[in-house]
Amino acid sequence: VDKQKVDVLISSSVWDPKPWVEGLSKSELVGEIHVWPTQADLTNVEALFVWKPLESGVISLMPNLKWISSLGAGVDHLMTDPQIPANIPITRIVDPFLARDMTNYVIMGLIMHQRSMLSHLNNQKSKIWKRLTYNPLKVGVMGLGALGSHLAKKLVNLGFEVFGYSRTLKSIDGVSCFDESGQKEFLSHAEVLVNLLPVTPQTINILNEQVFRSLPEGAYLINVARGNHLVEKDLINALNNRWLSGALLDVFWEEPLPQSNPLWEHSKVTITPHVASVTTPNSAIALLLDNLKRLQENRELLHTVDLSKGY
Ligand code: NDP
Ligand code: OXD
Repeated sequence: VDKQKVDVLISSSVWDPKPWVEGLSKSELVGEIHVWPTQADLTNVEALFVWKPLESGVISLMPNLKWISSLGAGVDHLMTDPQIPANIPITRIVDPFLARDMTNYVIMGLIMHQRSMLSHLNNQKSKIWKRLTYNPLKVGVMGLGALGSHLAKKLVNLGFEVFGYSRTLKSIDGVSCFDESGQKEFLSHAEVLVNLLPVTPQTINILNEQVFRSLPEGAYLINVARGNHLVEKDLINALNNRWLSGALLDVFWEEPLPQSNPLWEHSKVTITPHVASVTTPNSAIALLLDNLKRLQENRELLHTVDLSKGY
């Protein structure tokens, strides 16, 4: 056995594991690649790559496990899993393609809203020629991390007035930044509120009635972070009371979104199936291999999660 090589387990219940296996197998750093579920002996596995959820009991099959990486940006699926020991470092994907695609998705939703694109599409069906006006918009970005800060900068370049909100106060050219002490003021500007926070005990259910009431009347919500940031019934109430004018939702408490969920049929809600930004395997694999080398050389891993913060 080549001692330099690291055995890997991929557990990807939502995405096809094939491109990950193919990409990783080209590296001489990687030994055996197992894909869950498997009957194989996992004793030598040192690295676990996982895109949610991880089956219960899997961790105990890998006594030599040294590192876990999420295959996405989010790690909420790992933070809440009781089988994961606190002493194993957890990393996540921070990747330029992921940021680019997220930014493009949000810009699409923002401009579709600003330019009343859904109304134009409906009007076209009835051959109605109706010129709809539009206004400049103030956009509030919640979460100014790898994705939120990338988005905020692009929005400034596009000429939007941009407001940002994060746990620790940021300084980004052209963006009015706030931390928790300025939450009310941040919200009072956000004619479009974009959520790019991680889910933690502090941010779960953060998109609730109180927050909606703090937004300017007629505000629009874009939730691209996690479904459990959103109190769905509060959103439906706010839409029905016309406090909010609409919402673009990519993520949900339960995915796939159950047929019985009223959001499907709400006329002011646009739904996409968790596709705002999808990890590009080849680009992410380069990051995984960089970290694998660091693991072998006992160097610090990139993009580790701070367990005390939960993201
Ligand atoms: P980061 O960890 O880089 O950024 C998180 C940001 O949120 C930071 O600015 C952080 O503040 C801020 N934050 C955390 N907790 C709080 C809090 N309690 N109050 C205020 N601000 C807070 O994450 P990413 O930008 O990489 O990703 C964000 C999320 O996007 C992911 O967790 C994931 O859930 C979601 N996502 C969704 C995808 C989709 O396709 N729908 C694709 C990819 C990601 P500070 O800067 O002070 O640390
Ligand atoms: C992610 C996601 O967190 O795709 O990367 O949701």
